[in-house]
Amino acid sequence: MAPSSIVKTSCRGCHGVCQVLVHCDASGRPVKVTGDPDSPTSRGYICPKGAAAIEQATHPDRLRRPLQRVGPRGSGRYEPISWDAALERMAAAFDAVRRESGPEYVALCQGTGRPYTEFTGRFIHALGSPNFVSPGHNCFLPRNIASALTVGWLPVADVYGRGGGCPACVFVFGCNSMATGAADGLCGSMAGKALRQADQVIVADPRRTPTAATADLHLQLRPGTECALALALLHVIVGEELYDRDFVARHCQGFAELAAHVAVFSPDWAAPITRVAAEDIRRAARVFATAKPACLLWGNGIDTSVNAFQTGRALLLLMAITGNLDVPGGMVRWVPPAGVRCKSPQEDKNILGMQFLTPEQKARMIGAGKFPFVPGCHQPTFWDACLTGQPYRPRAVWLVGTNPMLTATRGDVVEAALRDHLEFTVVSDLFMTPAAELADLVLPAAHWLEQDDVVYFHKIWCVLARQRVLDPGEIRDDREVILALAHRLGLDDAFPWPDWPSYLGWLLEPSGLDFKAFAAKCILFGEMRYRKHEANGFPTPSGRVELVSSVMARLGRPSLPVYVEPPHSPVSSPEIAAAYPLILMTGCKVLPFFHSEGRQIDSLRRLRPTPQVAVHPDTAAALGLAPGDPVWVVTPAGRAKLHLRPDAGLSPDVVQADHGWWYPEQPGPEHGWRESCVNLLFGHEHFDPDCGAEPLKCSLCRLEPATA
Ligand SMILES: Nc1nc2c(c(=O)[nH]1)N[C@H]1C(S)=C(S)[C@@H](COP(=O)(O)OP(=O)(O)OC[C@H]3O[C@@H](n4cnc5c(=O)[nH]c(N)nc54)[C@H](O)[C@@H]3O)O[C@H]1N2
Ligand SMILES: Nc1nc2c(c(=O)[nH]1)N[C@H]1C(S)=C(S)[C@@H](COP(=O)(O)OP(=O)(O)OC[C@H]3O[C@@H](n4cnc5c(=O)[nH]c(N)nc54)[C@H](O)[C@@H]3O)O[C@H]1N2
Ligand code: SF4
Ligand SMILES: [Mo]
Repeated sequence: MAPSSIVKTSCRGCHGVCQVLVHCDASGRPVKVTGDPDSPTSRGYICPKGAAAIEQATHPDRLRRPLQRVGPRGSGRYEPISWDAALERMAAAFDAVRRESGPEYVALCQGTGRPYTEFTGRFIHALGSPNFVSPGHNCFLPRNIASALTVGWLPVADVYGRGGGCPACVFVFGCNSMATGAADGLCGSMAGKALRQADQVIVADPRRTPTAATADLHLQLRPGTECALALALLHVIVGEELYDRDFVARHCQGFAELAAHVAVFSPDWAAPITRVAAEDIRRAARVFATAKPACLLWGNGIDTSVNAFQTGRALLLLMAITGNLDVPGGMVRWVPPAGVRCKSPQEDKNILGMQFLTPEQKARMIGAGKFPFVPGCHQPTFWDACLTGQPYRPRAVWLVGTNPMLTATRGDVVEAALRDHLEFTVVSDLFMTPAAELADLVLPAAHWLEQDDVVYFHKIWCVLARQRVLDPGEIRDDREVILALAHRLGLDDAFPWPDWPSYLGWLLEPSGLDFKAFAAKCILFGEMRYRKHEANGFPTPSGRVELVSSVMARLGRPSLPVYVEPPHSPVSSPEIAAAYPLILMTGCKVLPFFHSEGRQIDSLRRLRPTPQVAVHPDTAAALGLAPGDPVWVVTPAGRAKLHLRPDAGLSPDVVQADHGWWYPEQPGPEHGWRESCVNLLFGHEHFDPDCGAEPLKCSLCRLEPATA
């Protein structure tokens, strides 16, 4: 049937900002999703996840009604209940725990940042519990918090050229969004366009990614050594006086100390550590410092190590001393549209509702004080506490949009917590996941095709409209559920909006538009301004870029970045490397899947039917392994079965294993989650001392043949 109408909306298949067209047939039923060629955020791009949105939203396995467990945990026996009964049960259970033990015994866990993050954080904090648990320690927040300390805001690569200038040099550092679709609120295809336009592209990545293969310079570093590389780049730029003198003099604090600090970190020092030739480090430093403007596409490759926070700091210093902060084509601070009540976390420290917690309640956060810059409750420490009862054992937990047995480390601990230790568990999800199979209550969550939304999650230079094109039936938007529950629990101060549409109306109020008028416009633009520091300085304690961090110094942490060797590496632990000779990276994102999602979507699964471990062909041959062979990836903590994919672009001693794998087609409650879960390969033993990040991309393993 010929499409009879087209609805413009924005995709939420990942963190991207792609605007899309939903083609509907004569009866208004969506039949196809395509990229929107007129979109300034994505220029017609759509990835397979976006194109599969209808298949996902209308999948027969979608959860459609609230369910309550009637058999023992893990029996898979559930019966439908009404929303009213489900909310009443949750309110009664959370309230009982709050009164009997204290609000901190209730926790809310979510996965990656999603449109509801501000409501989930606000809810649990308004309840009086500091235990808001997320994977933020391993994702984005190390960079975000290092930015807050150093610059006062999060610098983002100006690949969109809103100010008319495009980057002359793009340094891609541990980011692969050009190949995976999107990351951090930036469309990978638009980043790719900026790369093609740039005079110079440098890539720091242990893998020969498609971007690295076409770059002017590929620094193929050993996983986990990126801080050493960054320090050597600073050494060259300072030593050869390639820095921006004017910017440093007027806006930076601590340059002399930085110069003295990096004097010893020469490219010759870094070369044996990083395995990048000293001459290549010099060349990269010279290009990055002299190409104007230059930007840095930094990504999750640097977040997942015990050096994540210091690496973030080192890269911020690189952006600063080369004079690339808030210049067109450099590393900018977006100005969001004035007409929408959205603020960046730096502008509104209370965005997660922290103001609702008393200092005593904050101090009760599980893991409080363990890491000075951990964003919220430290995820691994939280799950451990459920088993050990140290410092206390949480009693009730609500998992909103997370599949932690697959995506948090030590899925075995998570599973034991959900099955044996927590008294009351609720899971909100689109599908019955291995975690949902253990829950007492399962709540069906709305897909983005079923949502009306004002999309400002990444606080970029625009706000996008999302419009409901599918009837959700009994399914509810997570935020409607949070509002209803908050009202039942008397949290009206934190949630003054009667329902979701009134919240959207409140967000849009300054613009003078109601939701319908906003949806018709599809997008509102901020008025981008650059070099805002010239008038206002930087929102740090000193008003300058803190090359030497006063906050770190006050907390007794290194105030200038230092390199720390990964705890499991051929250098730091040769005795472990003797039995586990390969360097292990896990979880480099892949185009068809968003983490553990999409395995039941046929069109996506066909693109990657099985979990893969990428291995250099010589290494595979030496082990007698052929392409496609099942192999165990083995570490001192556990093993996971994946399929061999030869990759001649890897170093012979580096392997990369997919994360997030479970098999929805296998019987519940496990759905085969233990078989290929690379997050069973890590103990809870090594963390970044500043932000609690885990070495997910720089550990050690060996490969063993497996049977199919
Ligand atoms: N080994 C290894 N592990 C990693 C990583 C790695 O690189 N290596 N990366 C880490 C990173 S960066 C992150 S962010 C985390 C991600 O960790 P998670 O966020 O736990 O991962 P997802 O698979 O996206 O899980 C989300 C669940 O939410 C459901 N869902 C999707 N949309 C909605 C919604 O709107 N509402 C609700 N209620 N549910 C929804 C999905 O069906 C899915 O079951 O994983 C981390 N894990
Ligand atoms: N298709 C798809 N898109 C996604 C996601 C998804 O699951 N699927 N997840 C979303 C989420 S939550 C996130 S956080 C982003 C992450 O997206 P990105 O920031 O692009 O992160 P990754 O894909 O995890 O890894 C990026 C690159 O870092 C490299 N790397 C690994 N170790 C190191 C190292 O030690 N040093 C350096 N310099 N590089 C290293 C890897 O080889 C990889 O090419 O993607 C988002 N977008
Ligand atoms: S990259 Fe992300 S936002 Fe863009 S179409 Fe794909 S899933 Fe949707
Ligand atoms: Mo992430």
